[in-house]
Amino acid sequence: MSTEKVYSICGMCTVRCPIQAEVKNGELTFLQGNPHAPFINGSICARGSAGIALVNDRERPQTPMIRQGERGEGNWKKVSWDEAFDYVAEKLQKLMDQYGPRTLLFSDRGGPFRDFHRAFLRGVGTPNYVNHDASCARNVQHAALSVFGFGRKDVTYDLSNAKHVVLQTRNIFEAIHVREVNELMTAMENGCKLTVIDIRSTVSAAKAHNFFMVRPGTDYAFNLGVIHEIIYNKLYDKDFVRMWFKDFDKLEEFVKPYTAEWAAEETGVSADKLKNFVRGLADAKPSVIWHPGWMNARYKNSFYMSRTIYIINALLGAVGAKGGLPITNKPGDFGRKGLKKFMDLFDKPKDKRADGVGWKYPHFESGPGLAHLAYEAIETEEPYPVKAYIAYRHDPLMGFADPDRLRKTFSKLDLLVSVTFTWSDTAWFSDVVLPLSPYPERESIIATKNELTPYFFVRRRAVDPRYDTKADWEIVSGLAKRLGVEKLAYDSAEDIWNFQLEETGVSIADFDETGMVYLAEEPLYRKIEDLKFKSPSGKIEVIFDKLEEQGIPSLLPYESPAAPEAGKFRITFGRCGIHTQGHTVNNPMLFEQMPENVLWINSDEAKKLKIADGDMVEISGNGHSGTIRAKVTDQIHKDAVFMVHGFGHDLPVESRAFGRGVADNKLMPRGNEVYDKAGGAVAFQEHFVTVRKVSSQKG
Ligand SMILES: Nc1nc2c(c(=O)[nH]1)N[C@H]1C(S)=C(S)[C@@H](COP(=O)(O)OP(=O)(O)OC[C@H]3O[C@@H](n4cnc5c(=O)[nH]c(N)nc54)[C@H](O)[C@@H]3O)O[C@H]1N2
Ligand SMILES: Nc1nc2c(c(=O)[nH]1)N[C@H]1C(S)=C(S)[C@@H](COP(=O)(O)OP(=O)(O)OC[C@H]3O[C@@H](n4cnc5c(=O)[nH]c(N)nc54)[C@H](O)[C@@H]3O)O[C@H]1N2
Ligand code: SF4
Ligand SMILES: [Mo]
Repeated sequence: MSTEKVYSICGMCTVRCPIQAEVKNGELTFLQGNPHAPFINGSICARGSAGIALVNDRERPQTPMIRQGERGEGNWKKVSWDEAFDYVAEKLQKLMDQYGPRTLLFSDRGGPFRDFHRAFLRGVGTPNYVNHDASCARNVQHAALSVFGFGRKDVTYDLSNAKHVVLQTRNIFEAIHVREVNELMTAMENGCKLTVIDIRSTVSAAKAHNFFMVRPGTDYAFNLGVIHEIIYNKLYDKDFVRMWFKDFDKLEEFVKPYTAEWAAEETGVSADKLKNFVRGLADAKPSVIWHPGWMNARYKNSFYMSRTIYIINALLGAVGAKGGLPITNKPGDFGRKGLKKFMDLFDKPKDKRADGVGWKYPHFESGPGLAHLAYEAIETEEPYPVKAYIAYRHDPLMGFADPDRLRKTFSKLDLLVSVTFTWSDTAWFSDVVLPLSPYPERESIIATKNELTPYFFVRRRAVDPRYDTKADWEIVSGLAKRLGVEKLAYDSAEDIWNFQLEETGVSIADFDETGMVYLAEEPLYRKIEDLKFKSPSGKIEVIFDKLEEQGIPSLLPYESPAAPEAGKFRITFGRCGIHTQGHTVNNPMLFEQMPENVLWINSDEAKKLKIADGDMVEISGNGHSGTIRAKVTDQIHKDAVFMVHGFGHDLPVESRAFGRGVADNKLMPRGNEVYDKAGGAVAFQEHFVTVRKVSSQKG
């Protein structure tokens, strides 16, 4: 039988690359990148190609399940979808009758496929939608909003045309976004310079022209030093600054004391090196990209750090520039209509949000809220009781800090539902597990990618579900039907797609040829005059009134981060190329490649503790200890230990991942309460741990 090719969308991480699936006799045989997608050209990362192993994995939830014993005990009753939907809908209805619809909290992982389930939330009438972003990019988003008045995705990284790229807290060659990786490699082949600022040497650092190892938590000092150098040596783009900066004089005054020599004391990077780097960077302006960071939920000043990055990009005229951060285009910019939205079928719920965002905290963006503050509301029942929670593509017990504490909070819920395609700590602790089909087995609603050339894309089902699992829209629709949200009662994906495409002039058949429908022929670089910063002044705002009104400064005077006490280390973490967060460790193919995480520790410090490379060590914090193999290296700052996030699973249903490596989030006492009050994100790296040798490599 011939091989069938299906264009679809990867679902192994949040990036959602366009892919092509090959199917033979109804079996998935090969996954690769979509050959028609620019800068993908058939490429896929290791995780994306492990979708086949995910589909074949018997150790994923195969049917809906309802908890029988205590929460977290693992005593599950397998039920039919009808039973599961009825159970959830009845319980939810009862709670909403008692406390009002706002008693339902729903969290997801953000991304392009949200319209249908967010419409469902409007349909039932709850304002309490949050996403994972308080544990990821919220500081960056709030920084962009505070400087530009628009969000971080309203500018694009034009990596392929860049002349100098700076990665600070961004490990692009391991924390992968396939298109970004390929674009940067293309640019580097054409002479683009790469600078990496990290607390350890990564794959990205190994490929860089400049690598600066900074003391953990001092990036804000580094950047203030850079701004000082740029301003006091007049290295900025003068026209841009004159036209587009409000309060430039205040910035100039603020950074006056923050010289390169001052920064050197804080960061450990010599003043000369910083000065040389800034000169080189300024030579490349405006085609420079200082990446504002992605996972920047790290320190109590990370929001201010991200703000300095946006300000540096603007000083160099990179905002709106080719090879810099040009303005993202939307369908309307080409006279095209966007997708019709299910959300628009419903009124926005009028209740105040439980997390306080938008009213108690007016400086935070209300759309995706702040999950950790919603959890606080579960705990305190203030401003009202939140008794039901649906975690949809979200594993807060792995992705937020101090899971023991969070379990106590979740114990106050009367209903906890998890929608997921793998087991997770949160699914295990839930009352009901609604198993999602892995991405090759499901279709999703159509989505828009806004960039220089925007396009619509669709995830198509490559193979039928092997187990009793469902697609997202089927799960949402199943609940909508039972809760009287008639407008979302759909029985086929085609009907959903046709609704979305109604006003666009595009039909679903148009996706057949390449899996994508472009809305413009060529990338469009809009003039800066079109940019219209969305801030009150229409300019880049160094002083952000919304913050100041809350008594929060826009320009935060620098405070030196605490150095670890003797015998302690600052906990740091990040990604590796072959796993995604916590949900791929048990994937048979990826597990084989990397079965456990290791603890990076500086050679000199290790020597003091008599730890040799490969020894087993115990890492302790927050009343928890875990045993992990030491990676002794001089390629990490002495104050920090580092581990890849997502390991340390202890669920009996995951035979491979069980007991391998350590979970970083367990080592952070009351960690969700330690967050950046200006940017909103959790400050995961404001915690210290101890390390001691357990056994030597040989023993
Ligand atoms: N392979 C893979 N790719 C992924 C993901 C994945 O799980 N796996 N996840 C996706 C997601 S959700 C995200 S948010 C992105 C994350 O993308 P990134 O933010 O680039 O990834 P991280 O590895 O979390 O962090 C980047 C670097 O920050 C460094 N770092 C830690 N502390 C400091 C510090 O104080 N200063 C400086 N300068 N550097 C520091 C770490 O050593 C690490 O190398 O990746 C995405 N891509
Ligand atoms: N201590 C510490 N905490 C962290 C991090 C860290 O490095 N250290 N990283 C942070 C970062 S960058 C992020 S983005 C968050 C990630 O936190 P999460 O978003 O919770 O992590 P994931 O593992 O990507 O996804 C959670 C669950 O969703 C399921 N899933 C995956 N794809 C889908 C889908 O398409 N639909 C549905 N319904 N389910 C799906 C997975 O099986 C998994 O069980 O964690 C953050 N928290
Ligand atoms: S980066 Fe890799 S895992 Fe993430 S969507 Fe792309 S191919 Fe899939
Ligand atoms: Mo993330």
